[in-house]
Order: sequence, then C-alpha cells, then structure tokens
Amino acid sequence: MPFTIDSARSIFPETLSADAVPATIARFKQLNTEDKLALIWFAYLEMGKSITVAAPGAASMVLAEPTLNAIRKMSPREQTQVMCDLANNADTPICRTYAVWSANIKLGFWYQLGDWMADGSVAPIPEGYQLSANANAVLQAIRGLESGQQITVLRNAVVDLGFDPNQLGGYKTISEPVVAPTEEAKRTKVAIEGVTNPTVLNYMDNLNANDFEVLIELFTPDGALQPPFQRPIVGKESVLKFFKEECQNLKLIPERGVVEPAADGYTQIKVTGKVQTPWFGAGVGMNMAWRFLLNPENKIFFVAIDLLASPKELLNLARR
Ligand code: ECH
Ligand code: GLY
Ligand code: GLY
Ligand code: GLY
Repeated sequence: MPFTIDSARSIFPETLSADAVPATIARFKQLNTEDKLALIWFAYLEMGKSITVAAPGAASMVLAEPTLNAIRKMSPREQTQVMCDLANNADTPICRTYAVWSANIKLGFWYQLGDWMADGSVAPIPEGYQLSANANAVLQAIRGLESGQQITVLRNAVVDLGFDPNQLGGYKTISEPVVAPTEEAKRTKVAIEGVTNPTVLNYMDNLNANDFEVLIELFTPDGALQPPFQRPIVGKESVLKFFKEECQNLKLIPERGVVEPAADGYTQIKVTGKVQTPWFGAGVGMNMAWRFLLNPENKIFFVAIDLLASPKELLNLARR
C-alpha cells in the first residue's frame, strides 16, 4: 500500500487551516477559573448580537435534564461551584456525567444554563466582573476572528470542560438518538466546479441526507476521517459512530475542487466550500476544505476536514 494514514494527512500541504482557533483555545486554558467562565459569558453575549443560536433539540435536552434540574435546585453558591468545577476539569459526579456527553448535549446544557443565568434562576457572572488583562487579551483575540472561527472556539472550549473522559478507563458516550435519513424525494444534490468523482459527490449528498449507513460504505475498512483540529478517526466502525454522534443535520455546500492522480492508482481530491451547523444555520458559513485520498477502487482511504484560515483559502486549490 503506497499510503499510510500518517502520510495521507499531508496531501495538499498548501492548505492553510485556521491556526488561530487552537492558539486561542491554548490561551483560554491558561486562564483562571472565574476568568474562563466570565470570558465565555462575554464572548457568547457579544456573538449573540450578530448571530442567532438555535435552541437545542428536545432529544438532547432530555438527556441533560436531570443534571440541569439538580443544578437549578442548588443554592447560588453551589451553582457557581458546579460551573467552576466544570471549568476546572474537576473530578466530581457532575463533571463525570458531563464527560461522557456528546458535544451537542454539552452545548445544549450550557445553552440552558446561559438562559437561566440571564433570567436570574441560576447564579450569574457577578455584575461588573472585571476580566484580568490576560482574559481581556483572549476576548480581544476572539473578537478578531470570523464568525465560523468564533463558534469553533466556543464549541471546543465547551467540549473540553468537565472531567477528562480519557481518565474514565472505558466509557460509552451519551448522545442524541440518530434521526432517520432524509427521504429520497426531499434530497438535494451538490454540484462541485471541477469535480465529477461520484465518491466525493455521494459523500456530500449522503452526509447532507443524514444517510450514515450508505455514507460509511464509501470508506475502505481501514479508512479514516480527520475532523478539524483533531487526530484521524480510524476504521469504519469508529467513523460511523462519529457520524451518528456528531454529524447530524449538517449542511455541506461545496463549491469547487481539483482532482489529481496520486501514487499507485490512488486519487487525491481537494474541495473547498461552506459548512453550516444546525446551531447557527445559514447565519454562519464556515469556510472549509475537504482533502480526500481515494484508493484505486474509488473508496475513501482518508479524508481530512479543515476549517480554513480565511475566505481567500476557498480559492487555494494548489497541489503542492
Ligand atoms: C455561558 C457562560 C458560562 C460558560 C459557558 C456558557 C455557554 C456557552 C454556549 C456556547 C454555545 C456554542 C455553540 C457552538 C456551536 C458550534 C458548532 C460548530 C460546528 C462545526 C461543524 C463542522 C462540521 C464538519 C464536518 C464535515 C464533514 O464532512 C465530516 C464531519 C464533520 C455563556 C453560559 C460554556 C451555550 C452552540 C463549530 C465544521 C463538514 C467533521 C463534523
Ligand atoms: N439546535 C442544534 C442542535 O441541537 O444540534
Ligand atoms: N466568512 C464567513 C465567516 O465569517 O465565517
Ligand atoms: N460537529 C457537528 C456539530 O456540532 O454540529
């Protein structure tokens, strides 16, 4: 085999991803607990002025509800303590419960707490709270990002709160039920300037239709998918699990691409375009690239999904 997952990761090396996102997260992690919570609060309020976040789905709220209700019944001091424990990655029962939730359940949980903090039913960030100079600098950095990068910083910050799930020694993720695939008559088909490869078109169309069982058959058994700022997820079983847990109701809007022969009958294809998350819909178009490596049978051996550094990168289809 001419490629390993590791060598596949560096196809289309000219692709510039949004390094500002992990850089901002790294700075966020250095802050003290109170600053972390207050910073997210201020960033979330400011973002809310230009983009609207959708309410979480009922199914995910059911899963977070027992914990939310327990927090709502606590004294304000205890409520603040729970939020600080989460921001501290502490080892508490609530932090352990949180650790095994899917990203969407974690986001839904904070969405509800944010509402309750705003209406006073849960302890708010103290009025007049002054961010430290460092926290202010991080907030300033977030202000300078495009909206797709801002929501990625917030999402990644939320996902990393709570107890570290890797310290649980084996666990099962709690996630929303899988929705039924879109019925055939209601499906849409993408068109990509410069790309007619059926595997790539089917990838986009099946992901848009939440048809994960058909989607996964486009991959080789040892195939891998690398989400933005993450290590590759390897093997059909793990990739399918990821699709079901994290990829429902996305909207992929690929625009253009380039197709290139690679070693030993493989094909490398780069596509750029927009992606919308159900949390923000058409309000935020994330600038993305997909870098596919297909085997000679046109199965996906590797695909990396990158959040791009700037809209200019949408036109960067350079090969090497
Ligand atoms: C408050 C203060 C106290 C602390 C906290 C608070 C609440 C914060 C809240 C934040 C909510 C943030 C949200 C962010 C949502 C972001 C969603 C994103 C989605 C990106 C998805 C992408 C998908 C790409 C993919 C493609 C593929 O082809 C394969 C699959 C996949 C304020 C109370 C914490 C409430 C809702 C960024 C890019 C295209 C890789 C998935
Ligand atoms: N409201 C967006 C979601 O639950 O995914
Ligand atoms: N260029 C769209 C955005 O701000 O993410
Ligand atoms: N990563 C999928 C989502 O959060 O919408």
